[in-house]
Amino acid sequence: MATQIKHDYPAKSIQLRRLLESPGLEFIIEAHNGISARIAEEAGFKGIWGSGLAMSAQFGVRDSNEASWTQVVDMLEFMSDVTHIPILLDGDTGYGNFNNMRRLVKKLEQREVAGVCIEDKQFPKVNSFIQGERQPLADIDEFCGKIKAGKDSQEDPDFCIIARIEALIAGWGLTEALKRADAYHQAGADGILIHSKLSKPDEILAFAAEWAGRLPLIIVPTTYYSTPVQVFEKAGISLVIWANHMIRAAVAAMEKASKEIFEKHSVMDLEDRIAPVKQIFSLQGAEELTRAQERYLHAGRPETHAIVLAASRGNALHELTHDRPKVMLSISGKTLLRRLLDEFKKQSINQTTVVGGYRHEAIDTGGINLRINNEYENTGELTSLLCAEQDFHEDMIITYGDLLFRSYILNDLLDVEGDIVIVVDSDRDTGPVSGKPDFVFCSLPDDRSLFRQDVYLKHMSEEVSNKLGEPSGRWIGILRIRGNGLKQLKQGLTELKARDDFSSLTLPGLFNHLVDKKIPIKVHYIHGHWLDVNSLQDIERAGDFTKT
Ligand code: SPV
Ligand code: MG
Repeated sequence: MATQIKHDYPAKSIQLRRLLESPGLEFIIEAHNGISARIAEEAGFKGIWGSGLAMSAQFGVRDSNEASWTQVVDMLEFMSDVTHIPILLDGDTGYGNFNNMRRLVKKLEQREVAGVCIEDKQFPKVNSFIQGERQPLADIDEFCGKIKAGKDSQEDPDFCIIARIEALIAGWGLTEALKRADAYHQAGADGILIHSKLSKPDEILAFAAEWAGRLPLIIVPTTYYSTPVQVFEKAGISLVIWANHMIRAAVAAMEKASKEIFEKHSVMDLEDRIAPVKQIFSLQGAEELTRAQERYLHAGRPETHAIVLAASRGNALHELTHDRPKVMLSISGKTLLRRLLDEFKKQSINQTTVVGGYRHEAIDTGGINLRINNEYENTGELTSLLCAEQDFHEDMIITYGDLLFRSYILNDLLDVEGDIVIVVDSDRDTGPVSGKPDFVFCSLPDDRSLFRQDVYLKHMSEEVSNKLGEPSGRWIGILRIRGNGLKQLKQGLTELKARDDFSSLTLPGLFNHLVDKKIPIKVHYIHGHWLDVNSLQDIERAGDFTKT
């Protein structure tokens, strides 16, 4: 999108000036909001007409200055932000006197609007096609003062002020139109828009012939649209404005679509005839945001995948897991699995494999790969892990499915150096109250220093007392693998698979095996802020946890 990427486009004011001054006939088209402005640019137009009629119409109000000028300017900001081509604003009468005009120019320049066209009518104006002949024209001197005030207040020398003459619309004839054009030229206008509501271009062509190129001429062939554009080119017109065709196209399409949906109670027939949602994303610049997220949100981090072990029922949860595995338990209205996926998303982990077993058909497969451990009743975690082997990734986290944790825990884990890193809670008074803790014996206790200590796993056990002394904490059920870690993990699994007791082995068993092989397992200490859900009591605590 224009706001995020710096391109080498000439200033929009210069672009508009070039359109006006180019020897051939140029075309700009109306747009009335951000998306229509982008569509106009993508269609190939070199400029946009910020039509008063179309903008008021998209607001659902009349083209009679019912939308305030600041509302118009706000909309222009959206349009300008998402495009690289110049916008010429249809500034009606300048929304007041010379002073309002000065402020308008200032605000337009701030939004990189390339120019403004003002018409010699009186505020509040009415669209020229609504009884145009009855509309009073502005006093010539007063209008010249407005042009001068605008020109004097612009800071960018290329900002254009176009004077629009309504004399033909109001029935004052060619002489009056020429007289006014001449006065506006003297006042400093950069171009003349000569408007007509006839179905033939006769009066426009007569005007152009008499005008003889003193300033660039702009026309709006809404009513004399059947005239081939070569006629305008021959007459020396500089710029044609297709003034309302985007809003009219949109209205026709929306009316048709809404009517059809209402009548059929279905979108089936319509679906292929309307823009796909992807196209809307594209017009919104979604891709740029995805690239920016990769660049800035987790700068320098490689893509991480996740494996969630979720084969177990959670027997201690009794009836609650009668028809679903533990991961599908809802905590404060959101399942444990969804909560995990949301945490992953926050860290840009978008590839998740869930290994299901018990009641795996109840697992919501939206946004995940589901692998099944059919032997879940007679096997342990390592068997489940192997079920996801095809999804192993060089950078991945592996976690139990019943884990709840504060976002910073995963965020920090992803920043810790080390090929295999486990998260250990060194605080004995926090965390879950039930289940079998995995006590961790480490090379160093947690000294809670702000500087990260290099701490390694020595042993993991369900027993609190051990020849290694006091445990340093509990493993919370999550680890990260990267670098050499994947090779070491795979090799360890292969070795353990050869053992008779493989089917009963757990992740702590794998860690101990790797430690025995002198493979370093780094410890990342935390202090609380996590839970796993093993019992009814945990569910209650989990509810509180998610609310705080
Ligand atoms: C507009 O597009 O709002 C115009 C052109 O002012 S016209 O509707 O022809 O007056
Ligand atoms: Mg208008």
